[in-house]
Amino acid sequence: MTMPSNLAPIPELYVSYDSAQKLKVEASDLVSHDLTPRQICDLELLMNGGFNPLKGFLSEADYDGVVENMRMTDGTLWPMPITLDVSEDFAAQLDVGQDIALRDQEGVILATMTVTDRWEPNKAREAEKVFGADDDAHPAVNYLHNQAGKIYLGGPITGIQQPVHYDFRGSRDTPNELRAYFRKVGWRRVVAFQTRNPLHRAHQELTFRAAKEAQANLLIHPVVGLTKPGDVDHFTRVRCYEAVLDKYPAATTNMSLLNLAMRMAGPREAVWHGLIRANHGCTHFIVGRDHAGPGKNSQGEDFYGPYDAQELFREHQDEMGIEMVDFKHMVYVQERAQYEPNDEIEDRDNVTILNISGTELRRRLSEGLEIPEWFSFPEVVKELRRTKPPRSQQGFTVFFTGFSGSGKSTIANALMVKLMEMGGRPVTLLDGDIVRKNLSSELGFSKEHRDLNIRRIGYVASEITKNGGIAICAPIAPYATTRRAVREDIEDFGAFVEVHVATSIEECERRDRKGLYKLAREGKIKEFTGISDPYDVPADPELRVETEGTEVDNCAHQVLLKLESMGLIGIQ
Ligand code: PPS
Repeated sequence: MTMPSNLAPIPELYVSYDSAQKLKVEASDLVSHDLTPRQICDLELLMNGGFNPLKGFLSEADYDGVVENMRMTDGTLWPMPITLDVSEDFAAQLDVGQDIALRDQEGVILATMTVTDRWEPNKAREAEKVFGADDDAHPAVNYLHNQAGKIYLGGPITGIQQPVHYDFRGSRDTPNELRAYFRKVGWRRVVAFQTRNPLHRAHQELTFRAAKEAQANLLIHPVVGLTKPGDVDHFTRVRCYEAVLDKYPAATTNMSLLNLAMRMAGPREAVWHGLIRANHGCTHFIVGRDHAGPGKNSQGEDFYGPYDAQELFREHQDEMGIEMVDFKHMVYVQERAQYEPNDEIEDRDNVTILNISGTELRRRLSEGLEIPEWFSFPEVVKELRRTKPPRSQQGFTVFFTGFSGSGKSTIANALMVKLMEMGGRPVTLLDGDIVRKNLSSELGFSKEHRDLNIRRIGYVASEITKNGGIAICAPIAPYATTRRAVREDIEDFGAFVEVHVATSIEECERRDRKGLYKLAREGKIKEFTGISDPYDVPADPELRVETEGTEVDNCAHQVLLKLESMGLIGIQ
């Protein structure tokens, strides 16, 4: 009997163990690129065949084809640009044809790459074509414009070793390991369920139904690489999955973790996910409502229609080697005490339909409110509560921004004292001037140095927030993109409360407490914010305080009221 094609081994990019040892020594002389966390995820799936048939980071011609019409130059379907972005300075030192070493963040060489292509991509076009809009509200577009390097390198990879993971090692499988497992247990038909969220009862019902419909075994295949900023961290999620796994029939269900860096690209992402699962030996793939959706755009509208992903998948599935099991939105019907697809409920006027959205669940968790049994499993809720105690017990950051002399430091100091008076959590003040004396003493006021300064403040604040404290930051922080990056770092661990101290530049100059505006006007201080350097007014801060005609004590109190309304401090 011949082996079904989904179970035969697929090509990997690794060299043999002996060659790898030799190559590792030789590669230590090569110019090295330190991979970013996202690039490490991409490299792992390139090397282990998860991105088969890709043989490396895309060449310029393949990139163009993938961006334009989801096809490589040889016609192969591939919806997502897998590119190696680097800085201009790094790219400038390379010659085409040169080999480079690719290292992880500790400096371990994971692979070498022969640079066949080097180009400056049109990022606006990539954003439009791949993600549907050149709008920074999309996490991948934001990454593209504000984190990714300016230049792309392309070329084939020679794999030396897998990235090292110390967590959940037993649950991570390469495509060939999963194929071997399916062969061993005799699974011919396997339906994969992709997820970046904890599993609740609706998911369980959906996966049960999918397995039944496809007459297949079930692979719960959660992403543990990079997901959407603000998601539940993967450590917590995996503990939740493990708890839920007991509720599935062991003989026909398994779970494996996928180190994928998601892009939240909706329809294209669904096709990409399908191809990756086909590489992992699966025959069927579940696509639900709003698959890999990025949330709202800057106009407050959805980037994609709720079933766009299913449509694009359906268009291409014949050539993908994997079949879609599509699902509509599942809701709970109270009278029948079960989940049903929303669009199949015929007697909807006579029954009670219940649903808790992701946003509502986060609200209930953060406020310590009840999460009903019909919605989730007690084990999952317990795990989520353990990681995310109610907001009033979590750490948070108050981030003041405004011109020099706007009153940031004074309000921040008053706020600190008020919070210390309340007690309960340690409070740290990272004032602009203090930080510049200690943490950033070598920095000036160029854009680059200001960014570095704010990123350092953000890093310290995120550590404080993670550990349950209150960080109060009071730098000028003139650039919106840097403030957003800091927000994203912190919101992984707790609330980020941006307070715009909206004193006008005229008033700051009139006050001129430190005499700096005078010097700036005379040209004795260069790049002075508001005079000779820009300030991006926060578009949507949690709070804007006007200081002109308002006492400091009152300004600080406005912040306290805001914190209270956000559930961050208890009513005293
Ligand atoms: S930034 O842009 O956020 O990194 O600035 P920050 O760290 O808050 O430092 C601002 C303080 O440095 C003094 N100073 C200047 N500010 C703006 N532009 C220029 N060129 C400059 N040179 C020195 C100024 O006293 C700021 O303090 P505050 O407390 O804001 O008045």
